[in-house]
Amino acid sequence: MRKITNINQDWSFIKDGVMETVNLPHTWNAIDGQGGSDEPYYRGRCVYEKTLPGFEGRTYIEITGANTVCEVFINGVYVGSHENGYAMFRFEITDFIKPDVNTVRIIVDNSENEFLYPQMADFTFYGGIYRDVNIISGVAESHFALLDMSLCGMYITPKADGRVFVKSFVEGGCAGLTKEFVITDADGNEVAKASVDADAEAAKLIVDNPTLWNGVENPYLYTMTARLIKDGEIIDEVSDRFGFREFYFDSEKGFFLNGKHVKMKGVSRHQDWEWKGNALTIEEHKKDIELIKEVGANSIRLAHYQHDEKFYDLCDEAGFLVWAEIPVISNFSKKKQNQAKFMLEELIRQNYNHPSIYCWSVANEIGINSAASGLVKGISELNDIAHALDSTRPTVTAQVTMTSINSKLNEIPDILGYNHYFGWYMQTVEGIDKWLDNFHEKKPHIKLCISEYGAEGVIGLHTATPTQGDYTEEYQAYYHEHYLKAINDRDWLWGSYVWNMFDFGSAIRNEGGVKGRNNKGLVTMDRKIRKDAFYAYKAHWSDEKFVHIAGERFVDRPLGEQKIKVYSNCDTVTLTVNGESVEMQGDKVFEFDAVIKEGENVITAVSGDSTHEIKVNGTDIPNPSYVLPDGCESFVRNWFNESDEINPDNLSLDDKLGDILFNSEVQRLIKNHAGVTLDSPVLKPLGKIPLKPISKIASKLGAGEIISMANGFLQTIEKDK
Ligand code: ADA
Repeated sequence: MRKITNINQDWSFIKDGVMETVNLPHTWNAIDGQGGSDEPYYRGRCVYEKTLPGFEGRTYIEITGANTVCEVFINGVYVGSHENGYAMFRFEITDFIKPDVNTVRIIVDNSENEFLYPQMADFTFYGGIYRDVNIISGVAESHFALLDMSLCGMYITPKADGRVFVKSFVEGGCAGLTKEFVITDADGNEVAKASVDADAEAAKLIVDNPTLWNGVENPYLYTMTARLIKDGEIIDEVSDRFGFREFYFDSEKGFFLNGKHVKMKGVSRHQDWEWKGNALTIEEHKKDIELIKEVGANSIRLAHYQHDEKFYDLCDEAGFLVWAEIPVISNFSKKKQNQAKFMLEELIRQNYNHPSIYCWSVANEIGINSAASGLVKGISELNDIAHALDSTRPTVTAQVTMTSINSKLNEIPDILGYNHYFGWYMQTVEGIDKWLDNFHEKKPHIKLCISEYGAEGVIGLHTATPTQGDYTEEYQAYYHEHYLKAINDRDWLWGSYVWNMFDFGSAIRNEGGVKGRNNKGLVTMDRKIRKDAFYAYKAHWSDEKFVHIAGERFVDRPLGEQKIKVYSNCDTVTLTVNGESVEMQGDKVFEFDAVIKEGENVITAVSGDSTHEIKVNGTDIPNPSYVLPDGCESFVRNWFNESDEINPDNLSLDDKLGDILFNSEVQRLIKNHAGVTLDSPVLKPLGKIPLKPISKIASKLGAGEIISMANGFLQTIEKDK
């Protein structure tokens, strides 16, 4: 019978010729990958080495996550390599190991690579063996498939009426063998059984009156155990959990789970933690689940790649509806298409049995380069592969905001998401309402969600007058209050995903006074601080009664009349400021008028058993540390802009090329990014070239999205006075 031995402990790790002993999970970018170093984060080849004893029977090495390219050697002999930094893979090593002592050497490489995704994305590509490594030994000559990319060699398809179709595959020959399947309920009682010849791929079982897996309300799980039997003896056994459920999407009415309308109240999650990078243990995964439960979400977008198998398991148990995806992101290239197909196949085969997963996403913001050769064909191909591997789940893509609503890309997947940052990178928050209504009017047949939206909230930055682009917690909270309303007001929208539940590492960033991170999380990267926006969601989504006074970290406040905001899911809140109490009836967001006096002010909010107290300091010298450091003010810029209105004070394609090139801010950016100064007299004649006619022709030739993108970017830069 197969035996699984974890070999996470005591690896020799060699980087740049220097050796240290490490335990897995491990990454070499835990510090430099998230702003902890002045050097660019290390992208290269490192070596992990370990001594192993001999093993009985057929033996496999199982690596559950190593980023990005991984090569395995046993006793100096090459065994195989794998090119997907986010999935589990195995190699059979029976013929490579000796009975007594063996050396396993694993080379991992996260260098840039034009053939692999992701290479251009807003997150750090942490290198290392960052998930578990196991040895599976004692495997019988004939056994459930270990090398078909799947987790356990069986694919379980339950129907809500109790029928269960199971496909399973045997490696090593089927002659004279039978397969037995047993389903047990959550209490371990046997509820169905079937036997077939081992070469029969399919088997059918029936569970009478199954309890449905019903999302967060009742995430009920069954277990399927499959046994391979020879002469009455079990020679191999595997098991996996599954759940009975059915669902559908309607472009007018939204999403239905087991016949009941459920709005997907979603958050996105990246898999890294502060100073740990992507090298997480089960404890960190559990903490993330706990926080997502606390905020009251019922759905998670696991962006932008395959997450740890254990995390999907936890989602099954918690009842979250999960959007699963591959890192086909930002920059389509035909060169990467083979790897994209491979990653999609691994994602689906390894996670097919999870009831939590409701869709397979084949691309994120792939329209950024809408002119990329073969883009539509490439995405259609991925879409077809997902359908061929799984006919029970819809496909989805997350479009970048500037992808035209008429784009062919929108007609490829079964359901659709759009990432929008109105009110952060562009326009104002009201832009989301306008865009959604226009989209639904023009494309009523498309089943749409907002797959991303968010604003930066740096916990050290505060203001009594929140404004777009100020990076304060207060603006972040205001932004999310608006989006919550926009989402709740539209029943046809099947769901939405906050970008992001947690701050995450993004080595390319340096903004808001924070290096190497994206600060759009509702919770900080160490999972210790819930920002105010977290409580805006909790008030709307959670049933757990609470009161929360916003601005706990906004300690030094201006004197005199001020607004005090309280988030709560109670109907009535009493606020006491320096002994004076006011009771207010309200809905989620309660805004009180208060007078802040010089020195300490004690502010308490109470509703029923819930209470929250903060202390603030009234001062006429606002604390300068709440303000963005010099030079950060103009950073919020993205290429995402759909507005047709041109602000004449800022640059646009209506200007001459020379006015753009020689603008002081453009010069600064070129210097920063390319390290060169554009002051050659040879460039002077460019100053006369008007861009308007050129951009008109380009638009007519089908480059409209690029033109609008360029315009959007230029509009973020002020003209020289
Ligand atoms: C994109 C992208 C995300 C994210 C976001 C942002 O929409 O899909 O990965 O980082 O931008 O914060 O700007």
